[in-house]
Amino acid sequence: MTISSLSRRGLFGLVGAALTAADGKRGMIVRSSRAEDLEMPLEGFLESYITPVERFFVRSHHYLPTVKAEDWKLKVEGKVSSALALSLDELKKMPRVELVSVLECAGNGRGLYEPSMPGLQWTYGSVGNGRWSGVRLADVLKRAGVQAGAIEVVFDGADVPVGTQPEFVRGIPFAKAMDPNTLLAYEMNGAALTRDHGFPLRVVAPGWAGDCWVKWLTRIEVRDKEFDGFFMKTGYRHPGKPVVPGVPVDPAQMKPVTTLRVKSVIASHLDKGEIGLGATKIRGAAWSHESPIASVEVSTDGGRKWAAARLGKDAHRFGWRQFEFDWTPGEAAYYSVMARARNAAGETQPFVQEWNPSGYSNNTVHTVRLNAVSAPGAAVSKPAEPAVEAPAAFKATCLGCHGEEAIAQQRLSRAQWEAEVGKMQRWGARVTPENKETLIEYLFKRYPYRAR
Ligand code: HEC
Ligand SMILES: Nc1nc2c(c(=O)[nH]1)N[C@H]1C(S)=C(S)[C@@H](COP(=O)(O)O)O[C@H]1N2
Ligand SMILES: [Mo]
Repeated sequence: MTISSLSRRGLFGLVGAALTAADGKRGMIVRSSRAEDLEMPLEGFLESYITPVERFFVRSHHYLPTVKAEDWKLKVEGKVSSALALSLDELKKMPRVELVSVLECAGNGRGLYEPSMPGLQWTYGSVGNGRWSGVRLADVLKRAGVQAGAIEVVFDGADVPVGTQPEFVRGIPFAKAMDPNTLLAYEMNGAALTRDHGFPLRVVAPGWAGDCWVKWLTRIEVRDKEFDGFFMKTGYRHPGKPVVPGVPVDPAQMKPVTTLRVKSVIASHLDKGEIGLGATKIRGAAWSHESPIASVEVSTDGGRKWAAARLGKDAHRFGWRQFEFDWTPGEAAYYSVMARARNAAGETQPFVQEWNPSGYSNNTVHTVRLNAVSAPGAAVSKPAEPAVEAPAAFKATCLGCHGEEAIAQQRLSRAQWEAEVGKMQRWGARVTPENKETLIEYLFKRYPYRAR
């Protein structure tokens, strides 16, 4: 079944309410409405090479800040010979650089891991391909004069935490900061950054995961010691190797997420869909990190035979490549269609999921199972939601800071729900001792673990 026929039936509503046109975003999957976390639906991979702003995913740990350009300054501090406070006009007078790059959240594909873990249950679309314009971070750092011993550059934005949640501050190694492709961008796709995407200035770190692309940038600190804030020390860490699924890893053994991985997504057909026996096109997009995509191969028989897909003409070192593969199923059968990308460095995607505790960097080969029949069109039934009444305390305790979408997408065991309620208490939720068990019991019954 093709994506266009699916959207007509409104099946994307399964994963989130549709956003209205007034939000400026079009048909996004709402992972959270407040703080704003929006996923691009699959058709976004196919509609255009550059992802339009209204289709570009949004990931915000805190509520969106409103920044007025005239009151805004970028501070450059720390191990520099002269601290700077630059206005937007001053930045715009510096040499302008433009590049195309994929921006992908490290958590893209988290919702596909088994066993599941708490966090936004992104499937494929917390990624986009943008055209970014601004100044080189290296030029700004040179203007401030970097002192000897600099090892890291840390970024802070104008957004402020919700409740007692830790503040979102991320850093990158000094060498990546000095890379001529690392930018401070004031434009996206040829227009000023929108509020969602970090107006007036954001970091652009091509090939690196989205968490270091700090938005609403207000302060840059050059450091000679590693920054140890929550989002460096605890959040966005990966064991750096596959670990036993479901088993916790000592945080001291984990390293910050850095570069993206080579990856491809089939966007033309939906898993477990139905198609006819005639000609169809398998289409999607593939991307990598600092080494560009070299090839995409497609298999329609579960990985026995592979053939090269045609790559789209648009190609940029850090951008994605769209791909297309002609296929005629011919015979009625249940087909496993797969795509596998390779980059210029020879790296490719694993066939078997490599689990990690926070569900980052999922680049498992994408398999789409398709039932080819002579007369497609059978209705797809929605899985029934468990009918459980919310306790009176739920709304007052859990829906003050964010909406129910943040909760409803989770697939957690009872122990995971208990831990999640504990985390919310630490972040400011007022859970009374009398209500705690009732809430955990409700959350587990209403939003239990379910296989994808
Ligand atoms: C004081 C504000 C506050 C209250 C009240 C609150 N939360 Fe949260 N919640 C947060 C913040 C902050 C986040 C993380 C936002 C981010 O980083 O994207 C979050 C995220 C979540 C998530 C997404 C997964 C994750 O861990 O990031 C779930 C699930 C969740 N909350 C459940 C609950 C439940 C259940 C309750 C009621 C017991 C609750 N929240 C009450 C602040 C709150
Ligand atoms: N200040 C600030 N910058 C931020 C974030 C944030 O919460 N606050 N989220 C980061 C994460 S995790 C990602 S994936 C990207 C998402 O960028 P986008 O919303 O423009 O797609 O922004 C990054 N920059
Ligand atoms: Mo992210």
